[in-house]
Amino acid sequence: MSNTKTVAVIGLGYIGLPTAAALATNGWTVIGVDVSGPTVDAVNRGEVPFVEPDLGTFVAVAVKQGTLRAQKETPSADVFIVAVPTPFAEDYAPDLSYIEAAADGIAPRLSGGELVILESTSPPGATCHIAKRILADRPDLSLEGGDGRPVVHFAHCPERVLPGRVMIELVTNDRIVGGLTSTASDMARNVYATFCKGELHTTDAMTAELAKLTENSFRDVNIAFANELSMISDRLGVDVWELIALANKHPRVNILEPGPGVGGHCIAVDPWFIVSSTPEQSRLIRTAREVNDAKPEYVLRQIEQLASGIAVPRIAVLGLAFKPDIDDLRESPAVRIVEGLAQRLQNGLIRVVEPHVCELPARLGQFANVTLANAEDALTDADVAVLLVAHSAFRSLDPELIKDKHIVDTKGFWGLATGKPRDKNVPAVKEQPL
Ligand code: SAJ
Repeated sequence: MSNTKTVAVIGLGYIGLPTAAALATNGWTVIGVDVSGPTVDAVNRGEVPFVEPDLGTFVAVAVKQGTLRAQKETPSADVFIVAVPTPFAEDYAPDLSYIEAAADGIAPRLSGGELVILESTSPPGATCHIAKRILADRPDLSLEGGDGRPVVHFAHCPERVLPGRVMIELVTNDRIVGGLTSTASDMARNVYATFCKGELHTTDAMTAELAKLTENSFRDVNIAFANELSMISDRLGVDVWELIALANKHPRVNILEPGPGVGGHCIAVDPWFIVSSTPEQSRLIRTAREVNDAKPEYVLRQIEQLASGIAVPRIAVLGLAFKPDIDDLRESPAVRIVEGLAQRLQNGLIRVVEPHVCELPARLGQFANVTLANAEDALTDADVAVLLVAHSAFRSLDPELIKDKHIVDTKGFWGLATGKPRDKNVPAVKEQPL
């Protein structure tokens, strides 16, 4: 495939815009498509409407050199890359409405010979579903050819980049490319080869879909194991961090870290797509989701128990983001915990320390008993100090600030940072969390 061809990237979010920028700075003409007017305008000004290191430079260069522009309507193109959200519905069934809307925008633009790549994390069978939807709309086109009708090619190529490292990992990570036909796999591999230096592994579309879900489910199950160990350890009076560090000395054991729960849009969502497709076979994956989803409530009850005898409990909560050293609060277990504290400790003062944001999210700002504070103000007169996110900024805190406090340290952070022994008063919660 010639590098002078046009790619339409549908969805200019955390994955679509970096992909568009990578292609536009590697020989392609890229038209980004988004339903949001402010996003389209920002991109056309060469700006990025969210935080991602280095992305701004790529977008600015591409827009300036005329290889990237954005619009609301889907254009004609040689390649279409769909990178829109795939959330789940109330019952954890995948919501395909965004990818269906993208497909409906692409269908009238096709004339034959195009490649449609689904990048959105998708349940097994989604690529086939999209192909059928487009071809039902366009009976003059076909998937396999051989009957005189022009062919349209379909592939799934899931993204695997880590937020905060997207522009590096887009280039260095291996990728899985799964076509509905082998020709589609080869065409899609050629597209990614223009900017990806990792290996490009071709397979069929459903294997590619399931591989992506498997990667995030593997991590979720491993984190659930760590979270379960943390609750077992609380009950038995063992330090879970020491326990895991010792177990990981075994050459074939590698347990991840417990925490306040699993946040973000990927690990907490993708396993449900497997469960939803094969509920009877996915018992472990479902249970892991339930264990991780129950962890914020467990932490909440630990804090409540420590605060229970105090008339006006002052709680210092360190960290709101869904993981360390980012400003992303979406689907954060820490936000859930603070919200629960605000509701249950109405006589309390909850001071939140989050060095990566300037104001509380609306969900927390509505509570009069929750304020954003700096670490010193929050900790000085706190009765309970709660560590929810292992931000690097918290490593330099003065150990004196947490001396003599009740501590709920979900990241095993203060024991290591201060040498302070584990607080034996932190209770294992009485009830089973599940
Ligand atoms: N977490 C723990 N313990 C750990 C590791 C993580 O509790 O030992 C928690 C984090 O605090 C966070 C959540 O898990 O709340 C998810 O964080 P993460 O760093 O594991 O993953 P994400 O959601 O930022 O990105 C994941 C990555 N997938 C894998 O590592 C298998 C990334 O490569 C994917 O591209 C991304 O999902 C995605 O888009 O699917």
